[in-house]
Amino acid sequence: MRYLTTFTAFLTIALRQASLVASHGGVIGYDIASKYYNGFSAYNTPVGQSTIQREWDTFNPITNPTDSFLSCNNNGASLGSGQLSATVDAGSQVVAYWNQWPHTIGPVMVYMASCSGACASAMPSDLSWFKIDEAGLMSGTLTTGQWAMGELVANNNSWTTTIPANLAPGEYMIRHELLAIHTSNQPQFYPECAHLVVTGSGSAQPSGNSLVRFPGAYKVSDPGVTIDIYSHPDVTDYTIPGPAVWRG
Ligand SMILES: *[C@@H]1O[C@H](CO)[C@@H](O)[C@H](O)[C@H]1NC(C)=O
Ligand SMILES: [Cu+2]
Repeated sequence: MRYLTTFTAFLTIALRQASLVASHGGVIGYDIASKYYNGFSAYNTPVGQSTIQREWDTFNPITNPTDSFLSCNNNGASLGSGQLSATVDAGSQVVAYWNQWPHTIGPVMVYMASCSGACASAMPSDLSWFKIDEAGLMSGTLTTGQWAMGELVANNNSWTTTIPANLAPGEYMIRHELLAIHTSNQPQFYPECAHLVVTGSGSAQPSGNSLVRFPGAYKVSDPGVTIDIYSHPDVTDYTIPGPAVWRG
């Protein structure tokens, strides 16, 4: 009887865990230059994993915009000898795929950062990030409108981004970030990073206000971060957080 009770309690916890797992997610793969790359396998040890993505350990969101892991999720570590990178021409597309993505309310943002030739040893929180793509409220109102995240879900849980055509070649990280805002005044950040080697003959490099840190780029008081979409049924604009998109 005691064993049965223990087992039942275990099962309850296991099921609860499973439903939590099912309710969030992250980037599980990329299509880059006609090649598919698996992402990191969350909930598994990094030992033996080999991927272009940085380590991230759970599907859970980061809920504090100044969290120390906001750059490349928890824990954002390099995979050492398992750390790969994808080669991509400036001006070409990167498609990111999410798993079982459930949220349809909030913006999609994509950033890059130069690693000064050394992504494998770079600390994501030390990098200077620039935004290459963003989309927020596409149509309608905050409460009932169509959001970029809804388009992502409708598009096979994927988002396609173009690397700025004139970006100088070199080693970069790319950072896909979903900001789910379906819970009033409680943002959920889902960032994942991957290593790229950008090729081409471009020469543009972002500077000044285009460059931000994570954490650092967002504040709790940003209007697009702490927001109650349900109390603004007639508002048709949303302020995406972070810097303006840099287009080279
Ligand atoms: C949908 O996404 C999966 C990755 O999650 C990919 O393997 C598949 O090719 C995609 N399907 C289409 C039609 O693009
Ligand atoms: Cu979730």
